[in-house]
Amino acid sequence: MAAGGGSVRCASALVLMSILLLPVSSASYSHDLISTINHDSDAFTQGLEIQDGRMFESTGLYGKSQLREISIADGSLLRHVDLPPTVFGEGLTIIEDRILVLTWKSGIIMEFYRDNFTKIRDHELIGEGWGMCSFDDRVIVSNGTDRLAILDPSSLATIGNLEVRGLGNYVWDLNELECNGDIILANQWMTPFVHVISSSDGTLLSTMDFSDLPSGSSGDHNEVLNGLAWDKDRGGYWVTGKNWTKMHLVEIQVESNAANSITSAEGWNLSNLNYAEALFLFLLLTSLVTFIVGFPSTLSTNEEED
Ligand SMILES: [Ca+2]
Repeated sequence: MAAGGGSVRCASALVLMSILLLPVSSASYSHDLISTINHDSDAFTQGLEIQDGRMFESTGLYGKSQLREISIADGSLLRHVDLPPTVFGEGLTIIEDRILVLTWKSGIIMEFYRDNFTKIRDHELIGEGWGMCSFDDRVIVSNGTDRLAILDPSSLATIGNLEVRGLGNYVWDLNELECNGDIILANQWMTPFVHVISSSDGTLLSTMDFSDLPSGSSGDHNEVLNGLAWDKDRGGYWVTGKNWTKMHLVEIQVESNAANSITSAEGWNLSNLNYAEALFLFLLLTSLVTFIVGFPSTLSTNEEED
């Protein structure tokens, strides 16, 4: 019995230590405004993405939806193609030399050649399309819920889903997306909030508030944040919205857990502890283990004496 009790206490100590050493995914993020350029206030922005230093935008509304290329230097429109008036354009993403444009309720994803905007084909889309981004091996699609669909980048067949959960929070209305490194940024529709999501398991890592960024000027309730694009060359994200008059380049900083890049949203990393923190952690763990192993032994001895 005594040997068994000791094993239980040791196991409890190990479990406690494991819990203490689990990565913490409660990092918070801040942003610094780096620069601002103009944005076409007639553009009902639905998607934004950059590839090879070129910025592409998709816009919405029936009869006004377009695929556009925009100058990163000054925000001017370089070229565009109108989408059919029967579709409501949504998010876009770029796969090599092809651009995919989502539609809201038409059940299709349109595919264009990037360099001449020539239409290639339509792909079937199950359900509504809201936002889209891509990694090398998969395309991510939002549909206004808390669930992201994972598509094969070649066939665009659905190959999985990500249910976004974490930190006890429930998120919904996931809309414009941006894939970068090991995270997915997802704007929550009709809000200035952008969620930071683990691309591997859908864990909600943090939520950023961009309400300080100047937006549209008309006061229309639809003038909401809806454009996110990672700019590798400038090391920041371009942020704009539906009918906004400006686009903003922001640099993201992790405010806690010693990481300094939004692509390093791994939470607490022991390698980042300084000497004092490491000593404190060692003493804390030693005290806890001593308490767990030693205190019940005293009780057990007393019980036996009784
Ligand atoms: Ca995007």
